[in-house]
Amino acid sequence: MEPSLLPIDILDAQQGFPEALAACKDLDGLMRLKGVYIGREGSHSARLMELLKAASKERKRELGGAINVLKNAWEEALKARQSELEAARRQLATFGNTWDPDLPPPIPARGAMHPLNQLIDRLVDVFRPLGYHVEEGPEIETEAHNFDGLNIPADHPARGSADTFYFEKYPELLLRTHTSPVQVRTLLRLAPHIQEKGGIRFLAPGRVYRKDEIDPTHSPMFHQVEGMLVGHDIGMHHLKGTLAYAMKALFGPAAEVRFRPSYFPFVEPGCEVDVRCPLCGGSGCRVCKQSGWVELLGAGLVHPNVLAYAGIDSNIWSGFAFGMGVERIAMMVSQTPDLRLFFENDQRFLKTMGGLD
Ligand code: FA5
Repeated sequence: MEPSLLPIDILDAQQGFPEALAACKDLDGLMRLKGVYIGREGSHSARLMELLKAASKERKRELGGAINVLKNAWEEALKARQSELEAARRQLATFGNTWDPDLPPPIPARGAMHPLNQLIDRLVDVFRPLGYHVEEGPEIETEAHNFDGLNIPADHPARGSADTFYFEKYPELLLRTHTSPVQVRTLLRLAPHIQEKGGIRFLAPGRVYRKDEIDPTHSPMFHQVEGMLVGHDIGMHHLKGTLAYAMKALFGPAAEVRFRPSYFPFVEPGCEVDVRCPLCGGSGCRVCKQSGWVELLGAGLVHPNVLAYAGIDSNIWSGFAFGMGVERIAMMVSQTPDLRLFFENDQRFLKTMGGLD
């Protein structure tokens, strides 16, 4: 006669499961235990099902139900233990072997805004009381916005592939080399409303790209904050007053700033603004290249051709514009001798930059 299933077999199979489960200390062991109790072949549940085959109809119904209850209980218990072991493994990965459940939990490191973004926010705060709002433009630009609309001639060296990143498949597109194309975009958009608004003034912060060699004051990707004001009878005195106010707000009332004549095709006249090197106090160092001064920005009075490109009559309207190098200003404000520190994400450096001021 075939061996038939008896309730005692079920009781037998049940024996030892709670202890075996409690003794299971890792996921591999748990998987083995799962095989022993509820695996497809050779497990306790498979053996019970095999024995059930030989039972009478009534016994099958009765004992089959009992086997199912038992199997479900095993499954539930194994699943619960698996979650516990997985949680313990995650805990170990996060806290290592030294985790002691009796200790108070470690305080996770707090995130903070990157120092360059802090500075950009501060620059916006400096200009907001003067009526400037924030404009944005894309980092992938057209030649029209990056060069044509800014009166940059077709043969200007900045347009060459030695200075500018172009896209192989889309030759009319490039990574903007400065934030000045936002001048063109904003003038085009606001030109129809310039009369009712009585003028235009805005800041445009963002990333720019150039094929510049990396050194303590140059990076192929850096940030600029563009500023522009268009109104009536705007002259160099307005530009100088505005920038002197901004530089003193950033560097303190004792900051020494100088304006140097310079050339940009989209302004006339143009200038560059330097600050007395805060790293050496002006005596000469690697950062200021022994000159005692560090260049922070380019600026000037908006060229009539830039206004004309956007359909603005330069007989009625005039303006000034400037483009500030954010990393340069950050270096000077925080006395950091190398702008690469702003991109390396070394926590030890970033932590010293908490408030930038
Ligand atoms: C310009 O980019 C002009 N668009 C600025 C301007 C705007 C002039 C409006 C007139 C009117 P320039 O190439 O000089 O100018 O760059 C401006 C500032 O960006 C520099 O003064 C410097 O502070 C910073 N800068 C330039 N190249 C780099 C670089 N490779 N890495 C970090 N900062 C840079």
